[in-house]
Amino acid sequence: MNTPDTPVCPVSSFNEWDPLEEVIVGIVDGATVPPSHIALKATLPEDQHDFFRKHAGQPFPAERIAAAKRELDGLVHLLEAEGVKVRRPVPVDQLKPFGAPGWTSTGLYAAMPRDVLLVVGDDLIECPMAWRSRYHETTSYRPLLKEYFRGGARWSAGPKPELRDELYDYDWTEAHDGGPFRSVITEFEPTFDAADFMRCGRDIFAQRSNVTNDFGIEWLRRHLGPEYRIHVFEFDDPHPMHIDATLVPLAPGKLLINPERVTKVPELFKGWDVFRAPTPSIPAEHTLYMTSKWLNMNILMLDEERVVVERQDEPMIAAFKKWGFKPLLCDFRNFNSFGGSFHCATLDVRRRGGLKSYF
Ligand code: DAV
Repeated sequence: MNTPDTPVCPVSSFNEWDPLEEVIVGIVDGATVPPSHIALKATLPEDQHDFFRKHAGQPFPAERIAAAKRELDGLVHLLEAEGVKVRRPVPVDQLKPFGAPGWTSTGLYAAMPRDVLLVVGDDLIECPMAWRSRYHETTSYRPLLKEYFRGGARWSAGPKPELRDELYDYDWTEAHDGGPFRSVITEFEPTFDAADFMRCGRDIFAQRSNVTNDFGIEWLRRHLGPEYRIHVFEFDDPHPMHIDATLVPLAPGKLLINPERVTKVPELFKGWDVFRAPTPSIPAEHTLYMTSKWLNMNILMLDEERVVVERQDEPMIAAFKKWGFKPLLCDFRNFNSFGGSFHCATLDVRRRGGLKSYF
């Protein structure tokens, strides 16, 4: 425990469950459909291709943005009522074109801080993201990054990617059932999204995906150094993008898995309680962009007991109670439409507790 006069770094988080003190909650203001691109297409379930083709480069429907915004405000109130300090990014004009040699794009949103920034201890890392539309996404977080740096945090960034055509496999097609995973990105340069990593003290779990390549994982491994062990797992997921609806450590010795994707629990978790997420209850007609229905797993732990769960997600609420957790309910289905839930929409900047090994 820190005494009042111990200097505290404003950024300090080593895992997914230590008591949460400060968090960034994303915003949906100005959310825009990115221009069509193979890297985006590869992550979209088939039934979303049409919408993305038709609305490329246009704002998402205003009523969807308004509904999601109300739910984000509800999440902020819930977190504050639980004693957590909440910070927000600043809106930017997502329709303003930008680019680099060889390409131009417009933006997406600042809804998912989990994708773009990785906190490991006191290090705040800007990720080299593979989507051109997300190239400048950290802009919305720059005032916070500067403030945290001034307060004593480390501030790093992956090698700025070029995002040239060589990074993408323009011949990419759906992998055949049961075939090996084929990513839409190549090993041209390091890229990764923070959400392809799960922190568990000295052990960090990762997956290769349609946005994270081996080169990116290796960059992070070397950047973090020998204090950390990055374990790369492969799951049964035809559209991998972000590990946080697949493998979610909830507390020491407690692991939540996606029973469809994790057909074999990695050896490392021997002796852990493994909880299988119930089948998602989100109705088939509910619009979801850039995600599968498994957002029921995309929860936020406030400590080893309190877990933020979607208010209508009865199977998940019941399961968490049965497993001995304390669910805190929050409306989030309209936000879910934008491709994430509580874990995606947040970035735990500071949790009490230090670096430990749980294995
Ligand atoms: O279906 O695995 C995970 C969260 C996307 N940001 C999925 C989506």
